[in-house]
Amino acid sequence: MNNHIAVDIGASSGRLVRGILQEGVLILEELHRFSNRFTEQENSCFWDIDYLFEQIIIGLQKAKGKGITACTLGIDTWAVDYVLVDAEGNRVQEVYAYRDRRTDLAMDEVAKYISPQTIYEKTGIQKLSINTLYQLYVHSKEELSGADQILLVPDYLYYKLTGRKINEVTNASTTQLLNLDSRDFDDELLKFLNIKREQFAALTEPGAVLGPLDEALLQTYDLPDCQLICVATHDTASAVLGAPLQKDSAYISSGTWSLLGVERTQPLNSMKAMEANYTNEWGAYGTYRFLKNIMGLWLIQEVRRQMDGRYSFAELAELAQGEEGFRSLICCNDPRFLNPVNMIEEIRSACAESGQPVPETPGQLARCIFDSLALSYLTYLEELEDLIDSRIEDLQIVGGGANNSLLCQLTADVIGREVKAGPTESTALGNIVVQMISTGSIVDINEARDIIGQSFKIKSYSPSPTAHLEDIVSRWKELQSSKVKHP
Ligand code: ADP
Ligand code: LRH
Repeated sequence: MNNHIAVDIGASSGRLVRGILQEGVLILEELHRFSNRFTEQENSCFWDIDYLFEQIIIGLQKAKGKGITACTLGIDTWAVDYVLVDAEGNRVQEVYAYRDRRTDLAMDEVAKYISPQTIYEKTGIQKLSINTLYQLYVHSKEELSGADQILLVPDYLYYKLTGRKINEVTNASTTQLLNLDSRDFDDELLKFLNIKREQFAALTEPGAVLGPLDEALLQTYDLPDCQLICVATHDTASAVLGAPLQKDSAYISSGTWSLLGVERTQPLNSMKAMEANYTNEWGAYGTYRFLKNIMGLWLIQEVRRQMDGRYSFAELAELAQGEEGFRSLICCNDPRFLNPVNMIEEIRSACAESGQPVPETPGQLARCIFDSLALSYLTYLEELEDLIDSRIEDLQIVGGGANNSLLCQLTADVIGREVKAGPTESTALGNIVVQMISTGSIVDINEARDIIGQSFKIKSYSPSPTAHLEDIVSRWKELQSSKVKHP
């Protein structure tokens, strides 16, 4: 079978993409695209999971309309969020979005019972308030103990399509509940949360064949004959699989978040790594992603939303290009930016409080964000090199952010190294190549990355001189150290 469809749903948009392999070249075709964002209801943040499921069905109907009668299908989404399902298989709650403020105090609360050090030694996962561990800690005890199954978002979507319940490993690792030694859910952490092991399904590896679409769906809708394949269901895991990395390169998966890190075959959960708050998320094919979450393009997404979407992302980047560089800077990872009521006002307040010019225009706001992101990449890249004790030769930026030439160039200038940008759809690609490996049309991930490297245009950005860079970097470091150390 030469039709492979990726369902790739990020926090800001989703798409169904068909991949086919033609004479060694991987060709992508977008079948359907839709927007995504959590909604706020009575001070809580929820995803509209039924809408997302409907979009998958619409995308598959479009595929059939284009003459695709048979295909394999894989699903990836953002991580950490979960769906509780009862014994009849019904969803029992609205799906909380990880930016919901209910976990604001949860890390400190949990630390009273289990030390962050113990959790990190067990799991290797960075301390972030969004992690499933903290979300489950604050979840209604009654609802949680009554749940038959705890599925992460892509697990739930697979379940709705096939009737099979799995917990896929790459995403399960982001719960901060998997033990690096036993390679299963950690008994002590489950006990602490009052969760029974049976409430999670069997851990499933990318590549497993899950079977056809549920018969009832086929009766109701005109859909292709799909074989569902378990892919790396965490979007970042798929994005890194779909990045044509060289031996010494680091990556930034640049979308709603910027995930900056390296691929390793061993976790690195030393105390130094814990203090720097780097994570070891599980990857497909025996890999770990040693990385740091950086607030990312969420900052510009929210600024754009506050301006009622009057400007496209490309227009905002163009406006930023015309502005004075490094005029005002913000500490991107400050929790104040995780889910502020009004991102524009939050950025302006942060600049005013630190005695910098207040960005007024859309261009100035965008420039402040891109300059600050580029400087964050420098800080965390240097920290990463120190942790892995190895020089990083170049940086591969994948995801939607690879479209932002200004940010890519600023990054190259600030880090003083080559930046390679693309593919922008690396997540869908990572999803598709796991399907191809599982069905035998590609041998392994090395071959997959070679094919991706040859099939997609990768743009190179060489560092260009920036006036007063040293002064800018020292101003940046001063700003960072004037605050409590950010994650
Ligand atoms: P996610 O998967 O987290 O939803 P994506 O990988 O789809 O995110 O990336 C979306 C981001 O990519 C947008 O928020 C935007 O900042 C950036 N982006 C996409 N297209 C462009 C463009 N043409 N110019 C500048 N930025 C872009
Ligand atoms: C990126 C991402 C990231 C997680 C966050 C929840 O979409 O999956 O890897 O930390 O969203």
